[in-house]
Amino acid sequence: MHPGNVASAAWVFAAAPSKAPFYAVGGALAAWAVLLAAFGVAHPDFPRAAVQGRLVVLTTLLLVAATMAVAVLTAGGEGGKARATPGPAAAPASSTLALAADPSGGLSYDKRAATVKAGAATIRFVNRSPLPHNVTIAEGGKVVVATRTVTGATTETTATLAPGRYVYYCSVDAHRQAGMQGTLTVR
Ligand SMILES: [Cu+2]
Repeated sequence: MHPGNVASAAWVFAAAPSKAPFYAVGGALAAWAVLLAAFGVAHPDFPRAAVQGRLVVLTTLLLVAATMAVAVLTAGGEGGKARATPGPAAAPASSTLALAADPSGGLSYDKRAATVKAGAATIRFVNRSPLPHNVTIAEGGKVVVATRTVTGATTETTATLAPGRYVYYCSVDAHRQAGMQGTLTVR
C-alpha cells in the first residue's frame, strides 16, 4: 500500500456518513495480523531477509495508521456535521415543504428553517390551532407564493421555486413579528 493511497482512501472514508469504513480498515488490519501469524507459524524462519522484515513492519504500520486515521476522521466527520448544520442542510432535500403551526395557539411554526428541492414544490401547512395562519414565502421582500389562511385545518398549494434563500412567514396580523417565520433554502 502506497502512503498516498492510504491518505486518499482515508479521505474518501471520511466523506462517508458512517462507521463502515472504520470497520473495513480495522477488518483489513485484523486480517493482516491473522495472515502474518499464520505465515509465521508455517514458516519458522520468517521473516527471512531484512527487506522482507521491513516490508512486514511497514505494511503493519500503514494499516494501523490507516485504521487510526479513519477512526478519527469518521468520528470527527459525524461530530462536525452535527455541529455545523442544524437541520435543513443535513437533511436530504424534498420537493415538499411541510410546516405546522403550534397547535396550542403559539405564534410559531414547528420549524425555524427548511429546505426543498428546486423546481415544482408542494407546500403543505397543518394548522391545528384555534388561530388563523398561513405560510407565505418571499424572496428578498417579494412574495413568491402563499397558502390560504386556515384555522384548525390543513391546506396545500404548489409553486415552482428557483434555487435560493427565501423566508416563510405568516402574514396574518403581526404573527411574523411575533416569531412566526423561518428561512427556506431551495436547492
Ligand atoms: Cu399566523
